[in-house]
Amino acid sequence: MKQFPDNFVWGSATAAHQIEGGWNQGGRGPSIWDAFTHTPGKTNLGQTADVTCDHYNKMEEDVAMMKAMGLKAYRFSFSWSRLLPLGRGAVNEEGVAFYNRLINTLLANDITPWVTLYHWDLPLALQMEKDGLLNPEVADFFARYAEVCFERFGDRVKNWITLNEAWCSAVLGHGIGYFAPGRVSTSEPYIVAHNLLRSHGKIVDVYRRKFQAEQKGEIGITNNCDWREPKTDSAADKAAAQRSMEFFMGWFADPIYLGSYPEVMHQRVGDRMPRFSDADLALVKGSSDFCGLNHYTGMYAAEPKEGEDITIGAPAGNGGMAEDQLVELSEDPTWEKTGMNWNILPWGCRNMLNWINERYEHPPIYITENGYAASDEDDLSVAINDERRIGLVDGYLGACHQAINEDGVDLRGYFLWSLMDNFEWAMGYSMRFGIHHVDFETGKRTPKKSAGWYAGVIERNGLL
Ligand code: PNW
Repeated sequence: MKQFPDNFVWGSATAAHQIEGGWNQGGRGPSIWDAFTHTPGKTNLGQTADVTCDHYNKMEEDVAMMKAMGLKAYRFSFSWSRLLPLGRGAVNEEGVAFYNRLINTLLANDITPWVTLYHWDLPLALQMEKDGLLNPEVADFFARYAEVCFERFGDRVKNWITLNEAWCSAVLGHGIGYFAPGRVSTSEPYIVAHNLLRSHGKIVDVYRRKFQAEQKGEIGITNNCDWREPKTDSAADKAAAQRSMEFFMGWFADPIYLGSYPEVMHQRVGDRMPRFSDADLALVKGSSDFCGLNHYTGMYAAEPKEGEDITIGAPAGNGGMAEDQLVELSEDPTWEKTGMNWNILPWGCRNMLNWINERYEHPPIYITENGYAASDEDDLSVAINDERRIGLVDGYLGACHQAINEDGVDLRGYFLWSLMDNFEWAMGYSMRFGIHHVDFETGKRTPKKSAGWYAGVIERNGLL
């Protein structure tokens, strides 16, 4: 058996907009994702998350489902506009009451809450009145919202994640317009990324100055990154892969761990690349107690040949930033893929963990998302035999085990995405990531084979 370290955190993850529904219930204000999904043409078949899993009304049942599989930790996000309907100003006590019930129910069942403060659902009022993430002032709105959360929930929540995947807000939300707020630009991604990093810094500063000593929790950021494997051994291809990693993970993690953006980004992005003021940098540098990683897939990276089209791959791949990076991405046709067409590469996960371990000098890491999407699991009888999902998770956890035991990576936990099928953003209900099947007509949840398999891993604290 491949044994994991004592106290390894075994979890599963979701996000508010993807599971809650109740979009206009209990005093919740609208978010940019409500506006986006209600705009014709933005999502698969015009699907919205108005109801989705209806977790807002089925919370107790969902916690019972976690308990039944022996889950130790549950990562979920707060809907900012459920707590502060206009993004700032008055607190919605009904929203507070909902998350209090959720947190208390989890704790009563010995499940540790891991809360993400921001998983992309910016209050719509902040977009309309304040230009959303483009406005430097958004960092102050983030800090105030976070303070409310620490005040109200920090006595019981000890694991905080500030932002989920700022890369997606920047590149998919403001570069190619694939995600809310649907903007298309070659400069806004860099502004948004900068404001999100500043926001993260301010949130952590509030926690450390006002709450951490008493509440004794940890706070960090979760970034997403795919692995980039040099296509050949040539120095040029190795440099291209490294450049691609710096544009992906380095963009968000270098400022936090090393105190500046990767130099190659300043060189290549030029005037569009912001620089930190000393005051901002003081808040950003050293602002993460752990490194949260969402990791699913990878590609080959190479130095582009003259005249070659390098725009392949958006929204995955470079996400439309191919010219800035000047990296050619490609895939091996023999690689197995998920329903999202994401390559299944366990060895890429191991390399990814080692890249972080080396560049940032051995930080504690949590994989806050990893999982398998299927496009053919609508039918329950198919869904419950999800051997391919088990195969992916088994493979990636095996790679994690090697990273811990053979490479000395300080990996402390793993959160399987996702607890249940849910609203997969622009792809709507066409992709199922759950280890529980959800019938979106009736709301019924059913464990897939993977839920039972993962329960065994958790119980043994290891892989067979
Ligand atoms: C992550 N892409 O998102 C998110 O954190 C989850 O909310 C999401 O459900 C999960 O991964 C699975 O997709 C991403 O197209 C979604 O490049 C799409 C992309 C990247 C990340």
